[in-house]
Amino acid sequence: MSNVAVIGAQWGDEGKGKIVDWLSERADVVVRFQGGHNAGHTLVIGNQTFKLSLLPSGVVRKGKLSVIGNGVVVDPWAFVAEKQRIEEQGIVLTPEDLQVSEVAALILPVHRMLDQARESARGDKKIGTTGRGIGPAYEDKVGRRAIRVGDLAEPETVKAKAAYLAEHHNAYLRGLGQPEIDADKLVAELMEIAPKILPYACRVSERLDAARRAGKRILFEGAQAVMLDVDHGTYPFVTSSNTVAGQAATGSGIGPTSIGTVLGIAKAYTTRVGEGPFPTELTDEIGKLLGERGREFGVVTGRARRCGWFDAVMVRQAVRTGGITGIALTKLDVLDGLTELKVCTGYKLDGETIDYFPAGMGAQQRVEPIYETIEGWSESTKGARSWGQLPAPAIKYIRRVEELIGAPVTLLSTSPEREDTILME
Ligand code: 2SA
Ligand code: MG
Repeated sequence: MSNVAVIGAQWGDEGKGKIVDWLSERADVVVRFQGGHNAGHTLVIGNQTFKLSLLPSGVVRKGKLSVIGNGVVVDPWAFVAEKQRIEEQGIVLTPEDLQVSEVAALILPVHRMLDQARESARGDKKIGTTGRGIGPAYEDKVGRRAIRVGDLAEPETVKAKAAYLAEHHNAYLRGLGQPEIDADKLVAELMEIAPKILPYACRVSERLDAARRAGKRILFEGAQAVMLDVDHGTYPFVTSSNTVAGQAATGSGIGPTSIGTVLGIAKAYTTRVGEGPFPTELTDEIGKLLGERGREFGVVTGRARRCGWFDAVMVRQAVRTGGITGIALTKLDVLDGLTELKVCTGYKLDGETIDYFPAGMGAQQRVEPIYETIEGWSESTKGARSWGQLPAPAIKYIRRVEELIGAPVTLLSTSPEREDTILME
């Protein structure tokens, strides 16, 4: 296996956790390169279920190095709490197993507050964020105000940056009727948490380069998905980081030539959590059925996910901008028993037919899906472990999806169990 980057090819929750875990068995290093504790990766290992938000999926396997890269925004309290949670599940993590980039920007309590206050101020125009402070933390990063992990070793730096943050944010917070930043309190809180995260801080770029030179296999674990990418997604209904595979390089401090192949994860249908355009959304009984069968609820926030038919236009765009070389198709079994399936092959926009997702916010809302109807199957595909166990119409469905998105389906996942995965030739 060369190095692999795994990214979501829709709006998230495609089942990356399981695939990453499946691949991590064959990897030496697992790296997160964007996002923060807004991600929700569920891993089912034997009779244990792990729910990870910030930590790389490698943490649940002994002998793997898990790395949080510079592209991630790190809430130090969430870091400590999540580590503790999985320690209670029997996994003790030392700085040998887990490392955090010293140049990663921190998520502070004020970021969470700003995130939530802004969302409520937006009313029905809200983004539907996870409320974890992700956006405001990235804003402070590109605004060159962020406190970074490595700064925690320098109390004077933390003090100066906290004062600057207070100066920058307090007028706005006052306007929102929110409590202002108390710089001294922030410094005290950070100094208290510092000894719990600093032992894990390191020069990630150097570590990854050494691993690469030693022939170790690196797995880059994406969070969220291409359609939530701040540039290539359904802006402004996106997350605040780049989620495409190119970010695996920038967000971990390694060159793009080290990435290798890019596996995109896509569900056999589509879901979306949060607001924003969703052309193939089904608000009828079928949509309800997909949600119930697929157990479509957010891992982090518990929100019900919106469900709809597979949108090949969207995934084709994700294949292109994401650099995807193969797709892992998940949750095919949720479609079992439906007599007819639909796949979106294009859109109607103001009377014209288009084969791309438009850029304009208004146009994105107005597009109507053009569907192709495909025969369903009555047999169960749940737990199938070989191509031969799939009913013929299911194989036809997969082949048609491949044609429409311009990438091969290289993996098929047929249940949350890691063994229920078919490698396609
Ligand atoms: P944010 O919090 O600023 O990143 O939110 C901006 C948009 O990005 C979406 N987003 C997600 N979509 C799907 N899954 C995500 N992670 C959790 C999960 C979500 C949960 O895996 O289940 O538990 O609700 C995730 N994280 C961010 C978000 O819905 C906004 O549309
Ligand atoms: Mg998720």
